[in-house]
Amino acid sequence: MTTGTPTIPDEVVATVADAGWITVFSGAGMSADSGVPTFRDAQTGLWENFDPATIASPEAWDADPALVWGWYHWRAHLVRDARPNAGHLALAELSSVGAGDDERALMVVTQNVDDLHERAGTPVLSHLHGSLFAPRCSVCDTPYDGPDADSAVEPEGSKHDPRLTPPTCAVCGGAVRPGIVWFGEHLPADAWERAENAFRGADVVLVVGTSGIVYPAASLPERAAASGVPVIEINPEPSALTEVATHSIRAGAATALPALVD
Ligand code: BJW
Ligand code: ZN
Repeated sequence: MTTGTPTIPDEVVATVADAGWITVFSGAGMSADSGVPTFRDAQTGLWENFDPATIASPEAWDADPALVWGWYHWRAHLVRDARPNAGHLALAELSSVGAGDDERALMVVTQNVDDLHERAGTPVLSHLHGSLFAPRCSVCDTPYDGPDADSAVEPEGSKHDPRLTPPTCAVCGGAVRPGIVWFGEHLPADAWERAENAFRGADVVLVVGTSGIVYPAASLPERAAASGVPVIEINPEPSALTEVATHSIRAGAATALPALVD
C-alpha cells in the first residue's frame, strides 16, 4: 500500500489532459495496491519456496501440472477476493471524460492476468499474457468452464502441499491448463495486433507498474518512445523502461493516477 499525494509536474498533467488518444500499458504493480502481489514478489505463504518465473513455463506444466494448476488456482482466488484500487478507478474516470463527443480514446493494454481493470469499468483492449479466468484444454484448446475452474476448492493437503490436480476436458479427456501465456510461448496474435494498433495511434503512453523486462511486451512502449510519443512512467521504483520515459512519477498507481486525473 502506498500513501501520500505525489506532485505531478504541470507538463505531465497537461500532456494527459490534452491527449485525444491515451494508451495505458499496465503491469503487476497496477494491482499491488489491491493486495495482489506483483509477479516477482509473489513467493508468499505456501509458495515461498517456488520461483514464479519457473512455475510460469511449459516445462513446469509438463513436469508437474498439479503444481502449476495449484499456483494459478491460488492466484485466481486471491484476485477474486481483491477489489480494484483507486488507480484502476482513476483510469475508468479518465476513459469516461470526453465520452460521447469522440474526443478521447483510452486503450488499455495489460500484461496482467487479473480482471481488475474490467471490474473498475475500463474495458481491456488487449490481455497480452492471457487471463486467470480463461482455462482451456492443454490438448484440444477447448475452453473450460467446469465447476472447479473458478470455485473455492482448497488445494489438496493445503497446509503442506500447494498442488491441485487439474480438471479434465469434457471433449477429449486432456488436462485443463491455465489460459496464460508462459515463457517461450507466443503471445495471442489478435491481442498482439490490437496492442500494436493501440500504441501506433497514441498521443501519450502511460506505463504503470511494470518492471519492463518481459518481451515482446516491453518493446511496445520502447517503440512508441522511439517514434516521439511521450511516455509517462508510474512506478515507485526505477524500471527497465525508465530510460525511454519522458517523465517518471515515483509513486504507486493508487496515488499517482488519481492525482494525474484530477
Ligand atoms: C508498482 C507498485 C505500485 C510495485 N504501483 N507500481 C528478448 C530478449 C530477451 C528475452 C526474450 C526476448 N524476447 C522474448 C524473450 C523471452 C521471454 C522474456 O521476455 N524473457 C525475459 C524475462 C528475459 N519472453 C517470452 O517468452 C514471451 N514469448 C515470446 O517471446 O514468444 C516468442 C518466442 C517463442 C518461442 C521461442 C522464441 C520466441 C512470453 C512472455 C510471457 C510472460 N508471462 C508472464 C507469466 C504469465 C502470467 C502470470 O502468471 O502472471 O507474465 S511472466 C510475468 O512477467 C507475467 C507478467 O505479465 C510479466 C511482466 O511482469 P510485470 O507485470 O512487469 O511484474 P513485475 O513483478 O516484474 O514488476 C512489478 C513492477 O511494479 C515493479 O517495477 C515494481 O516496482 C512496480 N510496483 N508496487 C505501481 N503500488
Ligand atoms: Zn480437450
